[in-house]
Amino acid sequence: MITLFQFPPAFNVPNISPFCLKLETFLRLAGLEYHVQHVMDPRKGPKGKLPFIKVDGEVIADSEVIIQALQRRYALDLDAGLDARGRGWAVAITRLCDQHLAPLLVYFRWIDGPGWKQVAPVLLRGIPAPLRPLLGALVRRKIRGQLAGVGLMAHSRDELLEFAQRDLEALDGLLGDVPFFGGAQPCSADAAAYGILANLILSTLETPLNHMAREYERLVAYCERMQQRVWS
Ligand SMILES: N[C@@H](CCC(=O)N[C@@H](CS)C(=O)NCC(=O)O)C(=O)O
Repeated sequence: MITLFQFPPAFNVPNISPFCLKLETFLRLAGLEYHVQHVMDPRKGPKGKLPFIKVDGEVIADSEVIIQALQRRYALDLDAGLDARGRGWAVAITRLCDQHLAPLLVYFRWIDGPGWKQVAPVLLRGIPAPLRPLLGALVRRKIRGQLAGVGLMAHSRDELLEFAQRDLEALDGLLGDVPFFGGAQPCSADAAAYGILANLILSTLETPLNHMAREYERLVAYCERMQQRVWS
């Protein structure tokens, strides 16, 4: 049995972490049985981040490492129906979602004022009230450092929004008029895409990035389709 360690649901999505939601979506698409243990502190994970899993006594961290390990362990391949080009696109879409769009989501939740105002009360609710401002400032400082590390903090808010728009346009164009990024059936890229797009489109958070994503009708329909297929 697989135990999935991740944040609890919030803001109307099964997980506010695109990476946790990506992994749980993968588990469901792959038809693997699992149970969830909620964790609020990512430092509990071996790589200091969520999600991580325990399977047959082995602890594995990082959504990509976990997915590869589970595919090997259970002889699965969500991309089996794709040719070499399709498999390449699946990796490229996953990278776009994980390495670029997800850090932009983090910026508009944690660093940008309006996002932080909505996120802070939920994320810090387990902390004694007098400690919340200090802890909030420390966490934001850490996140600012992480975003600076990938080069995002050098840009203005408007430039970041423009980057996000190009990412969303790319995803919209790549999806086109087919039901899933895998075509007629979901592939590995659909786990990553749903992880982030549900957090932008179905989440009740109101940030400029959430508003922007909701303008893409095909991506909205995609999220609803994935929700029906995987989550209902
Ligand atoms: N590469 C990791 C990224 C996971 C990640 O960034 N998780 C965030 C939540 S969305 C986290 O735990 N952050 C805590 C921290 O950096 O301190 C994966 O794919 O699992």
